This record gives sequence, C-alpha cells and structure tokens, in this order.
Amino acid sequence: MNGLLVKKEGCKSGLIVLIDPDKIMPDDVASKIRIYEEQGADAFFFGSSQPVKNDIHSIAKAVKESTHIPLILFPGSSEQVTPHADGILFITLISGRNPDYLIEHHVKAAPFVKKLGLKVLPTAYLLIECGYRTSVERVSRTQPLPAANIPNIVAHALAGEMIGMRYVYLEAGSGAKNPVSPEIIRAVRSEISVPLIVGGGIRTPEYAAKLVDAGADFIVIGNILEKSDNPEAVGTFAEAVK
Ligand code: 1GP
Repeated sequence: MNGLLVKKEGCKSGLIVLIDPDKIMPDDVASKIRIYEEQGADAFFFGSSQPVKNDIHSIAKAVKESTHIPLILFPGSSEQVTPHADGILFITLISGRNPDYLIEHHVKAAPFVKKLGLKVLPTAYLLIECGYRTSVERVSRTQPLPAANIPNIVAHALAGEMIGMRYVYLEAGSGAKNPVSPEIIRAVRSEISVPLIVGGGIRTPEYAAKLVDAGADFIVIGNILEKSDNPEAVGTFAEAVK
C-alpha cells in the first residue's frame, strides 16, 4: 500500500481520530489537533456522512497545517474532496445496493483525486446494523447488514477483498448505540487478510481494547471526543489499543 495507513511496528493496532468539519469549531482546530496528535493519534480521518455546511477546504487546511500525522479524507460524497489532505479513503459502500455509492460518486471524484495527487486507499465499507437508523443509512438510502448474520458480513468483507479493495471498514455509524461486536470482528478477521478498520459508537478504551483483541487493526473514534471537553481522552484510547 502507499504507507499512509500502516500499523506502527510493535503496536497491536492504530488509533484514528475522525474530524467532522461541521462538529469542530474553526477556532479550536489547531489546539485540538495538536493535543490529539500528542496523545497518540496515528492518523486523522476527515469528513462527514452528511452534506457539510462549514467551509470544508479551510478546515481541512487548518488541520493539515497543525499536524505531522496523515490526514486522510473520509468523504460522505464526491463533494467532500479537498486538496488539503494526504490521501483519501476511496470508499465503496458494499453493504448497500445503491449504485451511487457503489460507483457513481467514484466516477465523479476520480479525475479530481488524480489531479490533486491524493494517495488512494481503496476501502470496502460495510455498514452494520446498530439498533437505530444512522445518518449513513439515511443519506445513502441503503440498509445496514444485520448484525446477527455474521456469515453474511464475512461474505461481504471477503467479496470486498477479492474485488481488490485494500482495507475493510466495519462501521456501526457515527454515535452508534451498539458498536460492532468483537464476535463480528473475530469472524471477519479470520477470513480476510487486508487491514480491518472498525468505528462507530466506540465510547470507552476498554471496549476499544476488546475490539483490538478480536482482530481490529485500526480503531476510529469521533463522537466521544466531540462530546467531551477533554481532548486528552485520546491518550487513554491510545494506551488501550496500542
Ligand atoms: C464514524 O466510525 C466513525 O464514521 C466514528 O464513529 O463518531 O461514533 O466515534 P463515532
């Protein structure tokens, strides 16, 4: 792969902090980003499942200027592509059957991504049911995969890998009541060989550690930091998952 998202040697997993451009105050960007990095974040994801109201370019630029670790776009649509990043998760929502999220947004974004020279991380994105209708579900007009049907989740992850995607992302949805379970991760991990990213509703370092023990290679946290005034909390997650 292009080296943007690799586990550090000797670490059990990597910690990724998701920055939602509509949920961070522009004036707080520099200070928060520095603290997240100091506290052990390995990379930033940047984007939103909903259309962004703030100026996405200026916020991405402010993040980029405040950090040395990779800034990777995690776009909810082709409209969220900005030059102020190191790379882009080129996401295909393979849990759903909406052609817009299987190919249409990719076609729109591809020439722009190429022109900007962003490193591309082809990613199979699987939305797993979490107990309520998430914004990814609403915006993408797709159904999540039922959490109880683990063989079906494994089959989707395997299909993503066989198509050639270089990462599998198991997503419960931002702020999910029920995050992805260790059982699902264990089952997927035992069948695929590409790195496994897990996010959505991870609220405690203890739960994050369980997901890592089950085989997650990267843990993504967002909401828990947006809701707290304590950016240092990243440190306790980093300690638990590395
Ligand atoms: C959402 O996986 C990310 O796309 C992070 O989820 O905001 O719930 O931590 P949270």
